[in-house]
Amino acid sequence: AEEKRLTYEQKLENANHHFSKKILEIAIEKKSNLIASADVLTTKELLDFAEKVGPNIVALKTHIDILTDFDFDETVLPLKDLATKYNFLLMEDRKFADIGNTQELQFSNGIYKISSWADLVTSQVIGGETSLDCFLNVGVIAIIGMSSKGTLTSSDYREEALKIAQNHPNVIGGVSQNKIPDDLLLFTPGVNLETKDDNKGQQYNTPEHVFKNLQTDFIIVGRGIYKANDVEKATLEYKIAGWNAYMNLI
Ligand code: 5FU
Repeated sequence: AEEKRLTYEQKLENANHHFSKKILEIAIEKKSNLIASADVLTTKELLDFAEKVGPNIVALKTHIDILTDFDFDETVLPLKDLATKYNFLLMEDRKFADIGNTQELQFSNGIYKISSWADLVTSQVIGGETSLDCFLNVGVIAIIGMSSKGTLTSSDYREEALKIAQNHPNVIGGVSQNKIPDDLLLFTPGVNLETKDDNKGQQYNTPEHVFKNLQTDFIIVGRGIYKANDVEKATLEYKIAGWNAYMNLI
């Protein structure tokens, strides 16, 4: 028998941040632990993608700075409407990695104005605990461990990173390829049903593997979905694989 894990309902009872509650409520309601990574290059592709995956995901993860035609009104406003229409969160995978003052500027300014639309942001914790103070009104997902081959996120690094994540009230969870304590939500990228790597250092596991071995809470899937011939079908496949893997453990 597998080790027991906390259910989303139990985690919701323990949650005290607006966005940890929110993402858990959506997971329970949609029976989904799937986050789709929208690593596409145009606003049209992004919005078409969000329309297709929206009903079945808890969050849409963006790298907003890879869009070639970003325009606040034409990109962000319709994206926010889709997030409301289909009830998913917007997670900007910015991976902030600077001093507090610079992160504060990057978070709210420039053309992206991330603080005005993102519900969740990823941040490295390399700048130390105080560097996370600037992320107000958003749930921070701390990068604890990376999925790429040769990453410097050793067990010593992860241990120290976890201390920062657990102590900071803005942090609701971590990105990692290892188990993390129950008081943080675990987000796991590097998930693919078909392939083990991408020849650029990415390392993939299956949904089943990451639920069983890491007791993850949310799987993050990029190319497995946005490169699929049938995006809606692939979304459902990952949603069902993730949900079944979770259900098998509770
Ligand atoms: F923090 C991390 C990490 O350790 N690995 C990742 O792959 C983030 N990611 C992101 O998840 C990465 O930047 C991509 O946006 C996404 C994975 O995409 P893939 O196409 O499924 O490999």
